[in-house]
Order: sequence, then structure tokens, then C-alpha cells
Amino acid sequence: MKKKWMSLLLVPAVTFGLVACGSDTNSSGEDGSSNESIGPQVDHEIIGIDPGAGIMKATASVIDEYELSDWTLVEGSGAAMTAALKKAYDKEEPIIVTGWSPHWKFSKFDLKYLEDPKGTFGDEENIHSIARNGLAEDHPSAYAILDQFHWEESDMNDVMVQITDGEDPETAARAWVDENSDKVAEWTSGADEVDGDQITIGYVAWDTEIASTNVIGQVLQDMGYDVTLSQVEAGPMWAGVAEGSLDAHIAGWLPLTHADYASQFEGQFEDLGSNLEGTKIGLVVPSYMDISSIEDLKE
Ligand code: PBE
Repeated sequence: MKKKWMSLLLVPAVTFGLVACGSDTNSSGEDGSSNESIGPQVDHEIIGIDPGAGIMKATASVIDEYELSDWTLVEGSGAAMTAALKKAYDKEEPIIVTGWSPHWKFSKFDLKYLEDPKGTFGDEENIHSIARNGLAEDHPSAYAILDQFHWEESDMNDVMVQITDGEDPETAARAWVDENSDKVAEWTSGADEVDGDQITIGYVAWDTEIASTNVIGQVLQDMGYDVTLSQVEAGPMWAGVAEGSLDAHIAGWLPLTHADYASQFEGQFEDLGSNLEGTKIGLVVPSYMDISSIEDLKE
């Protein structure tokens, strides 16, 4: 008799509990699979990075072309963007970030690019090595190495993941260079060692560029250079090479992402060609989110 009472009482309690829990999640919009349209769930915010990044300009064009006038692109930094992504991801909350590949975030989180039917973000592109005019005459060895520097997405990812896991960028780069002496030998082929010549390589604190620039820094150091890695914003990076205060950078995302910088300083730098092919930029969301296209942000 007692048992029966218990189960009669339990059934409604459990049902009520489930309903309450389900509706709470939906109304607060914290669950990525909520039926509520995406805008209010993320306060109509796209989490951006540093204002000088090409992806910021591209995202502004996306907001314009897709008529997302009630959306805001939030400025910050690469590190702030990945921190916000991690925070949302750990709680399975919705978030939209400016994203690019290669990037370690795709190996740490389950993410997807939003489709871009208008093609505003452009197709795949390449990362170019950019030297100041006159580098070939002044530092022929460094010029040869920068010209021959070329690696794969998986190489860059190896270094990025080490750094994300807490390794100091210089140490992570050192380890990669030591483990990949065959690749490094191709880059240094035909280049003579030097005796403490000074060279300054510019870069922006994007995870991709922190990895690549530290690797090339180690290689140049091994060849005898006194290397300075100078962290700047994107505009000053291109301007620095154009004016000659920086000897080079290996962070030219072309033809689209850095198109404005490349045309602004046309003739004032030497494009040494691509060091990595098949990069991509776009809007990135966790896979648990129930949207697939930039068009879905309009609803
Ligand atoms: N990025 C990474 C840069 C280029 C390298 C995509 C953030 C940019 O948007 O300019």
C-alpha cells in the first residue's frame, strides 16, 4: 500500500521536474538547440578580434551585404576571442566568432563555419612572405630562407597546439625546428651562415602568426642572425616593411584578407610568394548550434 502511494506521488514530481527544466533552458536561450532565433540568444553580437585584422573588415562587409544591420561586431583580440569561445563552449552556450583556418580551435572544439552563399569572405587563400625592398642585397641569406620557407597546415597546427597547451612560443618553435630538420634544411638550402647580423621580423599576435614567426625566428637564429621578433598591429606590420623599419613579415593573407594593405603599400615591398596554402576565414560557431548559414542570422 505504502509503495503504491510513493509511486503515485513520484510520477507527477518527476514529470514536473522535466518540464520545468526543459522550459527554463529554452526561455533563457542558453541551450544551443533552442528554437528561439539566434540574434537575441547572442545579443546580436559577433565576437571579433583586433580592429586591424582583415577579417574584421571582411565581417563588416558581411554585415552590410547580408543586411544584418542590428548586429554588432565586437572588437577585441585573438586571445579574447578564443577565451570567449572556450567559456561559451564549456557551458554549451551559443556564440558566433570571427574564425580562420588553420587554427588550433578546430582541434580543441567541435566547430563549423557558417556557409557564406554570397561569397563575401572569399575563397581559400594563401599566406605570403613579405620582404622589405632591398632585403635581398642587405641580407641575402635571410632573404633566401624567407623565400624558401614553406610548410603545411599540419605543421603550423603542431606548433599552435603546443602553445595552446601552455608551451612558451619560443620553446614550442624550437621543438618543431629540432624535430623537422629535413624541412628546415630545404628552407636554408644554399643560404650562408652569418655572424650576428641583425634582422627584425614583424608579426601580429594571431595564433597562426605567433607560431610561424617563432619558427622562422629560430631558423634565422640557427643561421647566425641576431633576431628580433616585433609584435605590432596589422597596419604597422605592413607599414613597417614598406618603410623598412621591419625587414619582413610572413603574415600576408592574400589575395583577399590583406588586399587593402597590399594595395596601400604597392611597390613598397617584395612579395616572396606563399609559405602556406589553403587558408580560410569566416564566421565560426560551435557545432551544437542549430544554424548553418550567415543567412540564418537574419531571422
Ligand atoms: N587572421 C589571421 C588575420 C590574418 C591571419 C585571419 C586573423 C586577419 O584577419 O587579418
